[in-house]
Amino acid sequence: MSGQAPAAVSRTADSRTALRICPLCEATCGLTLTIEGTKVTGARGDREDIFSRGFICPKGASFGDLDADPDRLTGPLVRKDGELREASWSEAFDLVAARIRPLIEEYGPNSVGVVLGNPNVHTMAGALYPSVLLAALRTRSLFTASTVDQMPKHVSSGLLFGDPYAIPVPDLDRTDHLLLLGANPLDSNGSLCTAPDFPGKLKALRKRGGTLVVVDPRRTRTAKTADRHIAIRPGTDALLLAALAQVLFEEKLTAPGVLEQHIEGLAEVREAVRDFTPQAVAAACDVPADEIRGLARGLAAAPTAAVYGRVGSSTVEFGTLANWLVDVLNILTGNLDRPGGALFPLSATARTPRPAGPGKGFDLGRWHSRVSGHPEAKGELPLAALAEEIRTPGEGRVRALIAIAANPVLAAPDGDRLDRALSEDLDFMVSIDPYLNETSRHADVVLPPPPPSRSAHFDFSFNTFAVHNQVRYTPAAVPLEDGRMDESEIHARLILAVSGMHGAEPSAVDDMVIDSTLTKAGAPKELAAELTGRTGPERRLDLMLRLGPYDLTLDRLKAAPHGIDLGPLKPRLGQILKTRSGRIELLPAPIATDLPRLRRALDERPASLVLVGRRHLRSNNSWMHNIASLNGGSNRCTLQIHPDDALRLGLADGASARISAEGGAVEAPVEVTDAVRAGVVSLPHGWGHDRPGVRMSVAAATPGVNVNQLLDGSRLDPLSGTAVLNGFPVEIAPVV
Ligand SMILES: Nc1nc2c(c(=O)[nH]1)N[C@H]1C(S)=C(S)[C@@H](COP(=O)(O)OP(=O)(O)OC[C@H]3O[C@@H](n4cnc5c(=O)[nH]c(N)nc54)[C@H](O)[C@@H]3O)O[C@H]1N2
Ligand SMILES: Nc1nc2c(c(=O)[nH]1)N[C@H]1C(S)=C(S)[C@@H](COP(=O)(O)OP(=O)(O)OC[C@H]3O[C@@H](n4cnc5c(=O)[nH]c(N)nc54)[C@H](O)[C@@H]3O)O[C@H]1N2
Ligand code: SF4
Ligand SMILES: [Mo]
Repeated sequence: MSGQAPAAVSRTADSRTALRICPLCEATCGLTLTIEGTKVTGARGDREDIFSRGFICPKGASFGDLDADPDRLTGPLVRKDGELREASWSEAFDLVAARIRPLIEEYGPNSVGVVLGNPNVHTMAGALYPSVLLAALRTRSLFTASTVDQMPKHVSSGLLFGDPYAIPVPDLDRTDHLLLLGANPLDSNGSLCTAPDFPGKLKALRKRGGTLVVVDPRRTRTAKTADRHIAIRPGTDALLLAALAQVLFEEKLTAPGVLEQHIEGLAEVREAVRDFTPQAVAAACDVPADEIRGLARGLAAAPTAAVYGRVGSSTVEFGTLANWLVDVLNILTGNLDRPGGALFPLSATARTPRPAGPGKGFDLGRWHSRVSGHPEAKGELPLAALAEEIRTPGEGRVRALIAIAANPVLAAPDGDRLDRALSEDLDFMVSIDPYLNETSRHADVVLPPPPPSRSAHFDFSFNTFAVHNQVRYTPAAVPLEDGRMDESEIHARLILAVSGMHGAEPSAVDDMVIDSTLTKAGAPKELAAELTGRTGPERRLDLMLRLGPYDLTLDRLKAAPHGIDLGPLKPRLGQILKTRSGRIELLPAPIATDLPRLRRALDERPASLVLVGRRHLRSNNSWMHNIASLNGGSNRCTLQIHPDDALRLGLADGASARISAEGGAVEAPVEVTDAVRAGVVSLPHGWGHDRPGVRMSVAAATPGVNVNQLLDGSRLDPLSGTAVLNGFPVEIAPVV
């Protein structure tokens, strides 16, 4: 790892250590940073961290390199005469205030679009301010990374439990049997299942005699550690899962136990999966019927078990159905809400649970996108539809865009079209982003947050998906330099600028939120004066802890720098259910309406070649290819192809292949490997760093290609609006 002095030997007079929760993936490991002067010179796992206990991966170990990347922007940029130039913070916010308000006044709130990217769940600012921004703008033009990721899970949870955020997580530390689909936690370190040292937890599962089954068209590092690997045909998880449910019913293996009193629709689900017998789905999934039966029996026989599916079973044609079936199986086997099964975490900043009873329920499609009529889900429109919402003329067109921690030009389908939309059709664009990249290069104003060592950290989001209840807070490890602005202040000033309060103190935003939170909670207003935090975000955190379920305060949290253990996950279904019936609605109407589409898939002839993605341990989506210590080696943008397919298509290892699909064509070097099954090729996402105006010098040297250019944005999971990024047909030919 170049440029990285090991912490143990970097002892100069000016050397010290500081704790920092790693913001680079969902595992949230505690790091011990070595700091010389203001520079982070090393990072190791914090052995005393109550959750991660010293675990670290190469990304965390490169924290110093990432923090000090010379390509990070150090001050705001403002477009003048067509060029992005350095400017002062006040010039930047003046321009935002001058441009956004008039657009809203003339064209209405929906003319301002907001795009929220993945790192928003990894920063305090991203957790605390976007909802305030959206309320200030009152726009329905909201697009986030969820619709290229986990929206199918939100929708299925919304429909089953009445709350799109009620996402059960597998009880990794105690389960006897884990059926894992479309996830590769040995490289991703886990998702919607926050578990530092996921690899160690899988090893421990097997060591205590448990079983790990991995369903993935690729023999991933995770699949290699499994008892059983099923190399399914991409896109067919919902069929496989439906067949598992069918076997459970047919062989009388369903045992919902205490859940039964909380369920309605059990008989209807039995009827709904009746046609999906193992024999009926075997050909489509390319999994033998006997093996499917064996899987169902194994799941039913295990003392405790959890079914868990992620990206590879979400960003697919039947994403919501697959995510629904994951929890249907957890319910049918009695594993939902019981130790060793799949449980609902209770985070320290969760609202104190309300008593059980009917709730407001969850509705889909309360409004629709303007151009293609896509239904909203959880208040969001599909990211895949952003380009057309900007480009297609007419009332309600998106004319201005606020992009926060997002790089949709690479993350979403048909980046070229979005790229043109951002450059030709927008009146105004703001990015909050540390880099000038494929997306932010189009902005009129770029507002760069400081490097992560300068920010405090608290995991508002990931603690709600953690496999063990715990809470940790790390203040900024290095003070903010003069001229830099904390990301929370950037957000607060942006909110003021777009809401006609430009120039007011940023603390006004926090005060407003604190006031309305107290009102909603029915708590005494005097509590505001007792909050101890030094910054707005700290005071808001203090308030949330005080109103939360554990009788905590910020001071108590600060007194425990390695975190506070809040105990293993506990059953709490009664507190979760917010459906109108107050029960688990096992066969919700939108699911029932989508099932005939799945039935039709039984008779369709599969495409001869389909593409899936992959992740590399030393990268993260589009923005870490600029870190030299993480780039290169096996972290490359190659097309993986099975030897049989390579032979048939005349492709040699290292040769160049042309991959084409409905949205376009790209060329990539071929990597022949039997780690992908025949009929499937794999190309990673987040590459394609060769556009002019991008200031990422390391990434530009090995740009790779943008896999999402193969898509035109029309392939979506209809219920959730999530783009189909896995399992779409491609054609491949040698480049001659
Ligand atoms: N084909 C294909 N496409 C995919 C996927 C796939 O598996 N296959 N995966 C999808 C998934 S799961 C996701 S989540 C999306 C991600 O989609 P995006 O979130 O749009 O993409 P990222 O590459 O994560 O971009 C993050 C942006 O945040 C910036 N950033 C980094 N740190 C900070 C910070 O501290 N503050 C701020 N304000 N900005 C910061 C980066 O510079 C970058 O511009 O991509 C999706 N796209
Ligand atoms: N190192 C690293 N870590 C990351 C990220 C990263 O880019 N790099 N990104 C972060 C983000 S934003 C997220 S959302 C998480 C995602 O974390 P994971 O959900 O673990 O995602 P992937 O590693 O993409 O694993 C998806 C797997 O699904 C398989 N797959 C593809 N199609 C199908 C299918 O139809 N059926 C089945 N059963 N499998 C299929 C793929 O081969 C792949 O192995 O990772 C996070 N962590
Ligand atoms: S596993 Fe994730 S959280 Fe832990 S060190 Fe690596 S990138 Fe950071
Ligand atoms: Mo993601």
